[in-house]
Amino acid sequence: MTLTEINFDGIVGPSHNYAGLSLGNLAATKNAGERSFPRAAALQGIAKMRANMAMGMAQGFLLPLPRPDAAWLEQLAVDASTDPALLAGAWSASSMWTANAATVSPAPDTTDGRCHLTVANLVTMPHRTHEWPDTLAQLRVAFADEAHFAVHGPVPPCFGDEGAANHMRFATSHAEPGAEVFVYGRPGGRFPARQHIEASRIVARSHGLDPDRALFIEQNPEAIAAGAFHNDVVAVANERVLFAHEQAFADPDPAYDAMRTACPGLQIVEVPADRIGLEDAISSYLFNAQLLTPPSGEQTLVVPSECQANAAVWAWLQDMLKGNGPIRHVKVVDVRQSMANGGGPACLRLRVVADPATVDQRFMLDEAKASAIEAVIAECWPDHIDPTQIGSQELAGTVQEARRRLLGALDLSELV
Ligand code: SUG
Repeated sequence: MTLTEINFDGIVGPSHNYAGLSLGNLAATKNAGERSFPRAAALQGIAKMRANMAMGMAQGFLLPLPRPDAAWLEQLAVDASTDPALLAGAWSASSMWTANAATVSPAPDTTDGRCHLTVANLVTMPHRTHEWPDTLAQLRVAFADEAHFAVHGPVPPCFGDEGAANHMRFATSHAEPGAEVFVYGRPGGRFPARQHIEASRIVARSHGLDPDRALFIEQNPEAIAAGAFHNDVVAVANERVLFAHEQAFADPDPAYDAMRTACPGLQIVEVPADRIGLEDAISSYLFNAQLLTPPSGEQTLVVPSECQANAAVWAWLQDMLKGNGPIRHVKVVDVRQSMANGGGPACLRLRVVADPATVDQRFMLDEAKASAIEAVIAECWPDHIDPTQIGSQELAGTVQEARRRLLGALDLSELV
C-alpha cells in the first residue's frame, strides 16, 4: 500500500459561462455577462494537470456533470418569464471546481482505516445545489473499492457544506496520521458564510476522526466580506506547512496554537497585510495555489498567472524564495478562464490521499489519456459562449454531445 496525494481536477465542462451567480465571489460577479471560452478553459485545465504530472505528482480527474439540468429546471418551474439566473443555474459548469466536490479524510486519520469522502451539499448558492447527486454517483464509481474507501451522501440541508475548500490537513507526510482543520464562517455578514460549523462537525464525526486532531476554526468575517467566499482563497496547507494571509482567521493566535498542538513541528508561512492587502490577495488568488510535495520533497507552490501580474504579490513571492523557508519553488499556471469565475488552481482540484491502484483507473490521468481528452475538447467543446446563448436548444445539443463523446472516450458511458 503506497499512500500518496492524488489531485483530482475537474475537467471544465462544455457549458462553461459567466453568469454572475455567486454573491460574494467578486471575480464571478465582475465578469457576469462576459463571453466565455469553454474550449480554451478546458485546455488550460488539462495543461495544468500535465504540468503537475511532469513534476511527478499523481493526477486524476472528475467529469463535467450533465448540463443543462432539465430536471432541475422542471422542479423550479422555470419558463421564459423567470429570472435568467435560474436558467443559467441549470447550465453552470461549476462542478469543475472539485475542491467543492467533497471533504476527504485519508485512511490514516479515520477509525476504520478507510479513506472517507462526504459529497458537499453546496446548499448556499442555488446553481450549485443540484451538483451533489451527479457528483456522488461519480465518486461512488471512482472510489468504489469499499475495502479502502467510504463514500458518504451529503450533510442534510440547512447546514451549508462546501467540501474541501474549507478543510485543511496537516501531517508529517501525507501517509502519516494527520490533523484536520475545518474552517467555518459566521453568518450575518455582507456576504453569505457558505461553510457552517454544524456541517463541518457532522463530516468530522461521520468520518470517524480523532476529536483531539479535528479542529474547528472560524474564518475571519473581514476576509469573507472582502471576497474570500471559501477558506482556500486565503489559506492553503500541505503536510507540515500552513501558508496563510494574516487576516485569514477570526482569531489567529489561538488558531495557530491549536494547529501547532495538533501537528507538532507545524511551520506557518504567514503573509502580512502590510505586504499584501486582502484585496490583492483575493484578486491575485495567491493562496488559491496548490501547495505540493513532488517526489524531490521540495514543496512547490503552483500559483495562477494573476500572481505574476500583481507587483506586490510577485515581489513577496521572490522574497519568500530568497528567505529559505519551507516553500522552495513557485510555478505559474494559466487558468484565466476559470479564474474569471473565481476558481484558481486549488479550486480546480480535490486532494485524495490513497494508493492510486485502489482508485478506478478510468479516473486516473496519464499522458495518453490527456491527449485523448484534449482531442475531444478540441473537436467538441464550443469555442465561445455568449450569455444570450444560454437556454438555446442548439447550444444544449452541442454541450450534451460533447459530454457524451468525452464519456465514450474514457469508457465511462455508464455515467451518462
Ligand atoms: O462557487 N464560481 C464558484 C467558484 C468556486 C471556487 N472554489 C473554491 N474556492 N474552492 C463558486 O462561487 C461562478 C459561476 C457563475 O457565476 O457563472 C461560480 O460558481
